[in-house]
Amino acid sequence: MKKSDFFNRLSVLEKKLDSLLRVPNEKAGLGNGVIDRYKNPVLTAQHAPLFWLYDLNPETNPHLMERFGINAVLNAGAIKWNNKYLVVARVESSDRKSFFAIAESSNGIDNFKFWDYPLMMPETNVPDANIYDIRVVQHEDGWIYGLFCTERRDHSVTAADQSAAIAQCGIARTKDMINWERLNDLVTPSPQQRNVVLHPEFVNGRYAFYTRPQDGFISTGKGGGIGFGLADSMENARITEELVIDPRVYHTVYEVKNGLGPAPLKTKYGWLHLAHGVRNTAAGLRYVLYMFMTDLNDLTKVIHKPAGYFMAPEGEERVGDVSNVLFSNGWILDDDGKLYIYYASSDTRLHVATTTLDRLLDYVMNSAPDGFTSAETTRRLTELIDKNLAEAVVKIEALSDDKKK
Ligand code: M1P
Repeated sequence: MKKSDFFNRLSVLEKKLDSLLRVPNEKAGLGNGVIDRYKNPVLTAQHAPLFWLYDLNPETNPHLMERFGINAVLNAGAIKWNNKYLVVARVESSDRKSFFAIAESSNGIDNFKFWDYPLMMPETNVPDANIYDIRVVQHEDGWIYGLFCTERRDHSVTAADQSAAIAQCGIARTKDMINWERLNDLVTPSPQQRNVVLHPEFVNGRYAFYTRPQDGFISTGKGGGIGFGLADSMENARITEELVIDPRVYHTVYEVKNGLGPAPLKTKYGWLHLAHGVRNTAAGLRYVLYMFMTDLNDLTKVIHKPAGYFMAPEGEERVGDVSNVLFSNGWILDDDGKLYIYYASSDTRLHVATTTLDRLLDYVMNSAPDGFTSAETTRRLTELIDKNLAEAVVKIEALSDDKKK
């Protein structure tokens, strides 16, 4: 390639990226009254800076070809930091390895831009084969913690099985979002762990964790459900008793497995939780998001839980590397009550949905819980129809009375 062609191609690539990073986001349609979705994803593989993808020297990369591939940008932790909305995204390169990279925006809904360097996560004595799905939590002890899944080869199986892996909870902490200190992995009674979340407050002077005990790497086996456990320290976090507070249940959207999303939000009525639930279908696993609330004084007690899902894959969200998946591990609540929910679709791209704390409290506290049978579901719908139609009759009668006057 001639040098002029190299620079022409570079200029086209720069313009394309620049316009992608400037696209304003808009609400998509009317929404369902609970949340608003947005027209564009907030981060995709195409948002990667050119200096991640290319060797930009025409001498060493004369064809200006990609030297590093980004496959997907997904499941992100989130935090408001220095008045910016930060997402700590799972970036998956073309070699299938995930790493974390921070992107920031001034309004939380568009113009997210990656920081120049990915987050260099330190390792423990046992290197991580893969790290993903970080939950970023500002704890009352003064540290910001990142809890994530660390995946390593399962050496107990024969070489014939090259997919056997062990998932555990890795822990790191920071005070500036740049320098991270890696701590020992969480130890629990379960053979495998994923979707572990740190509670932001101490509980009787101890650190509280939401866990997801599982027997196998993919299948939870006899485990599963969202668990809860306490540990004395973060430096050597060890949970000896794990209590399942939100179990898997037959014929629900969390029948196969579930896992907590971001750290819960404290409200005057209880702790508000966002989680993902998984069911099986002929087309494979389907991941949806659901919500529940736990008691302010007893974190193990679920006090409200609307039936079914809160958000399920829609439109283009339904298709990707792992289709029919919504997954969320980050949200940001502003002081004015506006809430930004960062969720990924089909393990491919990251989106935002917005709502307010008031609307979510209304949804969680006033939506009917699962009745577990078709008859119960039908009864609930009939009740709503009866109420609406009766009120319509009253309205019509009132109108005709008005006319008579
Ligand atoms: O592929 C869907 C999700 O699968 C896993 O979640 P879970 O442990 O609940 O099954 C994770 O690998 C997650 O990253 C992924 O989005």
